[in-house]
Amino acid sequence: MDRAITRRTFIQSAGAALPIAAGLKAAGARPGRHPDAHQRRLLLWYEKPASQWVEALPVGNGRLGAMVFGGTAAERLQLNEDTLYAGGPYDPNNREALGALPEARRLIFEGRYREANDWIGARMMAHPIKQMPYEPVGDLNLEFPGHGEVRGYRRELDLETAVVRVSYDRDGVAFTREVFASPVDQVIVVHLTADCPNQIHFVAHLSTPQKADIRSEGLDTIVMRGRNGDDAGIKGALRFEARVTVLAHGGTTANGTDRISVSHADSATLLIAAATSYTSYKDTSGDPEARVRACLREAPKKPFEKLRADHIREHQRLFHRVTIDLGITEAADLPTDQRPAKFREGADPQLAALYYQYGRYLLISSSRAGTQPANLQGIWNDSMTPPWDSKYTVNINAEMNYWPAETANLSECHEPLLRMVAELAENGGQTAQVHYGAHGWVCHHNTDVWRQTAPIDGPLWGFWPTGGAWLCTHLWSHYEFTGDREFLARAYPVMKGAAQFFVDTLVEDPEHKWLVTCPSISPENRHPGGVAVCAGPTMDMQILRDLFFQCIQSAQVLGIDPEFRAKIAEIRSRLAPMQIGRAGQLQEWLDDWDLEAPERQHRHVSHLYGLFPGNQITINDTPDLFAAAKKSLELRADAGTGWSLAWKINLWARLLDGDHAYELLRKALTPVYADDAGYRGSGGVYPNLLDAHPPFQIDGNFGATSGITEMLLQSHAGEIHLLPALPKAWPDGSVKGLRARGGFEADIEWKEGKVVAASIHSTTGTACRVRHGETSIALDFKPGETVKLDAKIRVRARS
Ligand code: FUC
Repeated sequence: MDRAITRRTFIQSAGAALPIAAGLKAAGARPGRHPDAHQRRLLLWYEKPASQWVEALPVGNGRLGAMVFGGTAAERLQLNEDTLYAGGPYDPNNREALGALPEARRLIFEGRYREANDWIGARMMAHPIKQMPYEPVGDLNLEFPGHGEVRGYRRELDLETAVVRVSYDRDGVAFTREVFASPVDQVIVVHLTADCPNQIHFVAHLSTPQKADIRSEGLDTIVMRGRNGDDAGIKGALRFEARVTVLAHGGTTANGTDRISVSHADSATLLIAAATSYTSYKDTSGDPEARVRACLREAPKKPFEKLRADHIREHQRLFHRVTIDLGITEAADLPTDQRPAKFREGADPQLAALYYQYGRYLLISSSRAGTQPANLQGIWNDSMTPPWDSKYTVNINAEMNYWPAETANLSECHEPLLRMVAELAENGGQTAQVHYGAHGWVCHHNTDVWRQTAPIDGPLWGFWPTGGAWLCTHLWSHYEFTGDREFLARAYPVMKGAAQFFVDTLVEDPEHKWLVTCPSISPENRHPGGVAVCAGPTMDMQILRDLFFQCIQSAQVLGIDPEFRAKIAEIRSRLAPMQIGRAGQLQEWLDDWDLEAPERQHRHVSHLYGLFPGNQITINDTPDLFAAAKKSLELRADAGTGWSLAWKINLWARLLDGDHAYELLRKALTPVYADDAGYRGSGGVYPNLLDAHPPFQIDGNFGATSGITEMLLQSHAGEIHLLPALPKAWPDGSVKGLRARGGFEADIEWKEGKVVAASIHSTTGTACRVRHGETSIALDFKPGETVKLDAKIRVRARS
């Protein structure tokens, strides 16, 4: 009860009373003009409309997404629905692959890597050799005649309400537009108002790059009915529908064949629904029309204020669980596109907090229980041929999307990924059988909405059998954070299936007699043989050590499967160990090849999986490997694509080096500069703070949110570590609501780099150890109990 009151009190004060004075001191900034109250809210805001997609602002309810451009004479809402991919259910498994497997292994073990690469490329890849792209629905276009010239323009996204707002003044009339994607009513809502009556005039119409028919129905509806595209010989099997209901208050409404126009209204609300016939990865028999009609049955009956209030309540249920204050300066007054440059100068600590919360906002907006998982672009994509098809790359990117899910207190948002793993296990069973003659299931480096699992693209990228195993670690992680035994009972067969595949396919390496994956790759990195295919890359061994350990633990918790436990424990002990190479680095491969690899600063840092997201390398348990991992990261250097920078924030945090982690965050927040050819630069952020690979890829946003969490709280090494990697740049601050393994929630307040107060809440009633610097304390808990700690990490109060 106490806790609920505390939380509510905090929510009310969030945005109104951040301790700004501490922040001014923190950043070494001159105490100057205090930021306006509105600037202290979590806002992205701009003084002009978006002219390019990477300037537009994203809203989403997990399933429906829109990029809002905020134009005055012409508004564009670029629309997405998360199941609208090209193609339909298909079987890409290659019946030739199994017969070719022994020869591939022989060539690899004889060191004939290039021949192995070519052999695999010709005989063992999926047909087709690519998967299906994610596609846009189209655009809702609003034309406002005469609104070219306006004054006082402002466009903003408020992360706390998940509402985009556009406002300006034209001829003395103040116009306001609000847009949000409601997870409650399953519609995107556009609300248009003016501060005088009869001022709302506009024309609404839909457009799309899809094969679709667009027409008006009556005086208040526009309907788009379409089919998805074919791709790589796979026929489009989806039908989709988007339906816009225009509700004008006052004035008159008229229709054209494909448009609705409204004149002299006092205000207007547009409700946008969209759906496809996708029912599951193997069933496309849904009725999109029935789906959109269902969404539009109740929503038009609700007053706009109720639609908005319900949306905000549901958003805040998740969003307000974590608050973070890293200090604030007057730089927070600036339009958002000017702030990354200030951050680089060290003058805008609040931008890190904003970026942190933006990652949480994006996860809430692109991944909610029952939706598709967030793909390479979350749910926001305007292209029929997006980069890497905007699908799921599971050799880093899809996992990175979900790194903050548990730690940043959005456990429910993890559900779509966890459900996808179970679905992959079904198709992956086919791939295991057809490609390897193995039990269990396998997923290579990519998947799409059809949950395909066979190796694609080519051996350099795709011949990696460990994607499914990595994804399984998310199942265990969800259990570790929540203690949800029922979930674990459902997840265990999926984890076991992933392990069974490796029980059947691990082979003994002739030199050391270790058990290794073969063929495999250390994701996308060529070794001195000029290709990537190899046996037993370090990352595979680390992931399998985790998978086997987690299966054993799960079976123990569930009290089942003793023989299987014993079997995989034995196999686990025979996996190739982590090795330290001649530069003192953690070897990426079985052989000490790191210094001779063609791309020594490759963006993937796969062998550091054991440091993060894994926990096999820690300062206390494996100090030599800890030093070697650090050496590897130094050899890789700091530069990288957006997601690579984000991974390195997490890695430096796990190396307990807050200043280096912060340096990577600085790189991740570099503004991507524009010239006539568009936005350029490697790694960084676009004006809308979406991450630049480049091009836009959302993993870097989520990876940075995870990285900031890892700087403030870690719980992977058997204790809850407060401020394990706090950079000098954030001497004073506070964070509330971070989650730790074992079912804990932590609030921390610090000054001059030291905890001044902390509170640990346990949902499960598990004991734990809490550490800050050299001090640590063992605590026990009753379920639901909160322990408050003082600056010396002593118990101050229990409630
Ligand atoms: C992996 C990475 C690329 C890109 C792609 C989506 O293949 O190596 O950099 O992020 O996924």
